[in-house]
Amino acid sequence: GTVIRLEDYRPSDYLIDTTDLAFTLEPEATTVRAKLSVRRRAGVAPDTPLVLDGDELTLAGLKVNGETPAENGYTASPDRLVIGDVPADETFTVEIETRLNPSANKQLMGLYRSNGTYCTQCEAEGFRRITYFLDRPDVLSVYTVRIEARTEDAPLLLSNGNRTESGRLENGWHYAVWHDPFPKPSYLFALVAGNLGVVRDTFTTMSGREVALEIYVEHGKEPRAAYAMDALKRSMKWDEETFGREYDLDIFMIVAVSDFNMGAMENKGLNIFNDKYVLADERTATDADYANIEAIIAHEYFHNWTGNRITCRDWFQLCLKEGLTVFRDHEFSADMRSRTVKRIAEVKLLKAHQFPEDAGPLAHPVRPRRYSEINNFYTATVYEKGSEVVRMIRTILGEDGFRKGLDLYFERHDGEAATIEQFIKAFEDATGADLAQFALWYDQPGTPNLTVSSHHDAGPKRFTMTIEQRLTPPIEGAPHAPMHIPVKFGLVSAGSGDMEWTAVSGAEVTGDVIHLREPKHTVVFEGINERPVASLLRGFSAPVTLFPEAEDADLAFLARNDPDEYGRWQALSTLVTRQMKQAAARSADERGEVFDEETCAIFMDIAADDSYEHAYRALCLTMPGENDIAREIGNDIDPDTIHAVHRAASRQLGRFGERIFARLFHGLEPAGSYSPDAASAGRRALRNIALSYLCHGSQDTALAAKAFAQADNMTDRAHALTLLVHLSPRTDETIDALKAFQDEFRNEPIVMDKWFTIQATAPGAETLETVKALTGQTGFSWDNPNRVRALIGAFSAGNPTGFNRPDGEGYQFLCQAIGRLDGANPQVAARLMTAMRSWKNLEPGRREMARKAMEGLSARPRLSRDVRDILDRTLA
Ligand code: B3K
Ligand code: ZN
Repeated sequence: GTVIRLEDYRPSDYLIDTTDLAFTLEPEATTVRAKLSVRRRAGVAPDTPLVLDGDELTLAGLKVNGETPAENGYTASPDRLVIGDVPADETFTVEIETRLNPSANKQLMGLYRSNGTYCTQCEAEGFRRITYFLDRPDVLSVYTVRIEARTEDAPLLLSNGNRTESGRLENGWHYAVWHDPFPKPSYLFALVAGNLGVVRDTFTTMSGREVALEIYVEHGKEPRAAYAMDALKRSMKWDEETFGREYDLDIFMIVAVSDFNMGAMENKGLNIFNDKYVLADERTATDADYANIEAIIAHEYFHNWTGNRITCRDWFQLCLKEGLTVFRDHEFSADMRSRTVKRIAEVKLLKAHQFPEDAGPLAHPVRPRRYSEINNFYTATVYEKGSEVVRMIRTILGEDGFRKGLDLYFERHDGEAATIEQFIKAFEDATGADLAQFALWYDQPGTPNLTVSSHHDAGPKRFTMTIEQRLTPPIEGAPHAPMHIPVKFGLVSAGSGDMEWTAVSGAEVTGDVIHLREPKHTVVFEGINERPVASLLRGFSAPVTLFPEAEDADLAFLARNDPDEYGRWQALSTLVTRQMKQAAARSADERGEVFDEETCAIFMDIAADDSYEHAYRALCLTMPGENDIAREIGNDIDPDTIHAVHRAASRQLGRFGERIFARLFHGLEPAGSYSPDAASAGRRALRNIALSYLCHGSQDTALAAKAFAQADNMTDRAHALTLLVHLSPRTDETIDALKAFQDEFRNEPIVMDKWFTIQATAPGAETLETVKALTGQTGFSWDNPNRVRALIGAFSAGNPTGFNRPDGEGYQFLCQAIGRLDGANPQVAARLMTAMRSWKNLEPGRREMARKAMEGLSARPRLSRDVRDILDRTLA
């Protein structure tokens, strides 16, 4: 296939100042008339052809300056319209008519139908499936959109901006006209038409303008949009208070649809959401669902400034909007909830998804330099590592410097399509900082490793820390120069708290940050009376690994004594992961006691310490997952061994802490009615983890069965059902519970997704048969991305023992599923393929099986560009 390269970027020859679209909506034969006012860029030769992008389009009509061009004046193919015979004038109009079949569009890109609702998805290159266009983010145009439809089918007609007109037409049809005054790239275009219910509210902006807020959902589901509306209003207020960003149109709309390739989309003034990130009530949504809704509503809303008002020059700059917007939504959630708890959750996700990506065959820089299919670059690296890079800029510049830089960025680039260089320059110009070396974070793939050694000299009262940074390029030939790495730290004393030093040399230290810039620093602290324990990377100040890690004794000390709450969690988590990893290296009969006495005691002291927040205790008590242990072990992975260790560890802690867990479980019974707030969610989380340990410790799920029966909310219910299915899959109690759940929710697909996922993630080789059987279950559909992810995605990415069956049948199943899906929805198929990204770390037998399965898929003719790209890189 063709590879697109960053260095080949050049501005388009033509611009499109205004875009007038007219849609006549019919389920199988929609007509789109586009009238574009085209302008030749200064300096471009007048006879330069106008080349417009298309994708599976058929041209039904064409006029240039109102005239039908001569047959040899243009060429049209499904993926391109070339107008060779262009007028000599600098500006001219092009009118294009295309016909679409929205009902047949199973890719869910461009204009499609979801449950009878017409909707669009244009990022990254979906607009070219609607009409021929300069479908690239640096072509900004002012859109006016007229929509006509049968009133009965689609009483609701929405597009971006403000509604300027609407009315009745003949034969039961009606129309609406929308105008968006803000120039925007085509990927932010949206249209929705259908018959939906609405929840309305208003928001008054900081300058006193009233904005109408509307959330559209299926009729009858309106009460389930209340939390999303609340999250939206809080997001709008927060962005004003935190970053001075005010909303700019008279109306802001969100539409929930049930067939959607990703989470949501930030179309100007008309966000379109996967309904699972809008709809929630206590009966159907877990606390995690609520937290996701809050974060995603915020994320899409924040894009209005970081993405829409300032967009990306080209798709290589994707992290310009995504990394920054993820950082903003992280900060929002931290302010709405508990900052430390939020940060821990972020770090866990980063390590679980981004670190393996950055260490494997799909590694790429935060700003990639080449791609063959851009949709494959909406990755954890672009999003999550992209956010970490922005966080480091704040750590380096401080709150004030960061805000000044961001203000300058908004002031300079509002209304433009910008680059990472311009973003960095705004921070440099606002603060005088030199970020040239720092900018390498955008261009160098891989996770840097820090090697630390230290010693204390009592005589001269000196503490010396030697820190080396090393970046092993995950892909051949990738750059790996030393980077500017901000390391937040403290020197923790045996007495209490952080020590002060009288002088420091060997690296720049500002406040509690060591700035690493060289391959090796010898940092010398003077005036240190006793040997401290260094607490490094507090708040995970840089996305790096530390190796070798501190000694067990020092980690245990930090887990108890680090004045930094995040630091305590990090030390405990490192200690626990290491002991699990060590247990995996022992023979099966020497694996019963995974943790030493002291580690068990730390766990229990945290469990019993009521001065901690519930949510923090729940996180500390949550063991690293099987995939986390696998990642730490690194190679020759045997998932069955890791699973055995994990089970043994849960059992050991469950027994060791039985009294405390029983006290927590019974003491934290729900008090009063359900509330999704962070404190209540934390309470449920701690109670549920106590329940897990009680079941593991006693090897008995009776308590879980009782909890399932008594649960009055989905958080407790889903947790109890998971314990039943994962610990005692074949008991009557479990079978009854699964049946009860199904009976209650069979008509609520996003709730049934939990039912699919819980079964798909039950450990053990037999689960593959269950998953195969579930694909035939009514309620499962290969056409719906949520269903596919809930069953196939959860099985392949969240069931290490089932998916990695030694006989390779798990890999065969996944590759067949991908082959089947690819014809209809390549984006979803390609995403599923990423479950194979760490296959080279498996033990040789499984590695061979995985390779065979992928080669089988690869041998198919007609694979999509999406799957072909991931497959080729994974196998390379
Ligand atoms: N910008 C969209 C993602 C579009 C993905 C296209 N394959 C959602 C978001 O990041 O907010
Ligand atoms: Zn985004």
